[in-house]
Amino acid sequence: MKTVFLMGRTEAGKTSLTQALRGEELHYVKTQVTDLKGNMIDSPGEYAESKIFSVGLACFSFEADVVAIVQAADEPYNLFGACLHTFILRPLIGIITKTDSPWANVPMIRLWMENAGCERIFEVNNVTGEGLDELVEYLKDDMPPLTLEEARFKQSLGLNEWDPLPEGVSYPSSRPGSE
Ligand SMILES: Nc1nc2c(ncn2[C@@H]2O[C@H](COP(=O)(O)OP(=O)(O)OP(=O)(O)O)[C@@H](O)[C@H]2O)c(=O)[nH]1
Ligand SMILES: [Mg+2]
Repeated sequence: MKTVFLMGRTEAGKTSLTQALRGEELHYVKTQVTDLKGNMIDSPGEYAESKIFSVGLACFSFEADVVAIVQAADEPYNLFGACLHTFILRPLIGIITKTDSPWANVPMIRLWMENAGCERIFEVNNVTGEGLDELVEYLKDDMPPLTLEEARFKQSLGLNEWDPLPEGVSYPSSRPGSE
């Protein structure tokens, strides 16, 4: 199972998402510190809202396999800049919560997430559990393990560590000069 780091403004629905994914009744708990809940690293929204603390988010991301921007469908403004994925060395995904809100504007939030560089976007309702299956399916498998040589080989092709190798390309069988 992939470890996912959740970041987003306060009230975005990060903690509720961790509860919904674990099959718990939603119960409001203000997140005060960054902590690990199962395979999810939950963070206080204030971290994402402050320029100073947001640097810490990048550090926490190294503990995760995947970084998720969590934004409610009715958020009135966007905290995340374009091309956010370029300084996070992990796959970046987007999770849109509160799709049930009467003020939901899902196309706008999707656009923000696409601009940030999210490679997958999930839409969920933490109250009813709608949309969670797709996210669970994405998170259920571990990231494939990679040796340092394999990671370097991918970098030499201009690929991220988690990108698939192009068709017809395979890893060199041994390191150059190791014979
Ligand atoms: N209608 C609806 N309400 C939701 C949904 N997800 C969360 N909420 C509500 O939104 C409020 C805030 O949710 P939290 O999960 O505590 O938000 P958070 O992102 O963890 O906030 P911080 O801990 O302050 O960073 C709670 O009252 C939740 O019940 C959703 O999908 N739909
Ligand atoms: Mg919280």
